[in-house]
Amino acid sequence: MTMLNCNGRPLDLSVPVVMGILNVTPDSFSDGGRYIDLDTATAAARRMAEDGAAIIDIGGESTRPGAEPVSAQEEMDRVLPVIEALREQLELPLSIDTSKPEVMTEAVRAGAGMINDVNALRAPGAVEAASALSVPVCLMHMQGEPRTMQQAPRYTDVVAEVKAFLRQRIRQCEAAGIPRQHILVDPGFGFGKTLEHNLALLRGLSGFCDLGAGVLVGLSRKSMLGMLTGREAHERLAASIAAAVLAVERGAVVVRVHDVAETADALAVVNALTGNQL
Ligand code: 7PJ
Repeated sequence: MTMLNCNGRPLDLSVPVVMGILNVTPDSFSDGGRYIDLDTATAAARRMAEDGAAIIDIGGESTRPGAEPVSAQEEMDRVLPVIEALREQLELPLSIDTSKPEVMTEAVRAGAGMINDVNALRAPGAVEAASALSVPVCLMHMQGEPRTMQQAPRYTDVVAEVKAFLRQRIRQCEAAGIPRQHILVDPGFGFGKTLEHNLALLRGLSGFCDLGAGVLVGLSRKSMLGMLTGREAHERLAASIAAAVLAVERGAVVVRVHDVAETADALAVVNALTGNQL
């Protein structure tokens, strides 16, 4: 699984890498409203590429707790122009953060090379669409749906349950023709989880490596870090770096972050010690 083919663009996962977050939504919780026009969005993405991102994840629907859903058309209007522009401007692979099969299809046509789905391809037609597109996919665990998921998250054994869910989704994807080497998995920090659930998942993250798929994590600026530090989203850089380093030490190969330069520096130190490249 070390080298992924993302719609013609290679993604080398022999060493843990940074995925930069590009939100193209008016309501994203930490940088909402900043990437409103095409030039601003593409400039932010170019900056992330310069800062060491290996891939950029482009999302047009907010999935933060309490967020309302948007239509496929609205999502496409937000993300497609950005993907088309960035495909020309950058050489690195682009990822589309969506749960809707029609958005997946149009985004990959526009140049996206990975599908990142917080719903793990559970929407009707999503597995089939992803399989037909022949790009790598990230399957994330979520309990409930964004609007209500933080109301009363409940598990008996969160690590075992999330792992069983991901194992089942991998099986479904393989049955639909998506090769195991094209699958990444993500425990979904903050998606229908209390602080204790999130900590248990981070503590037990290495257990996810034996699912036979690369592990991706999104911990950047999340509210669990706010609960631990008492800080607002824009003040969570140090906490986010600590979380990214701990995740990589426990086997994560992709870390999805807002602060690309700082995380890339932290991973350069981690990677030097883990011997992957020495
Ligand atoms: C995640 C995501 C995550 C993956 C978001 C935020 C909320 N995709 N999309 N994993 N989180 N794969 O960035 O805080 O954790 S949206």
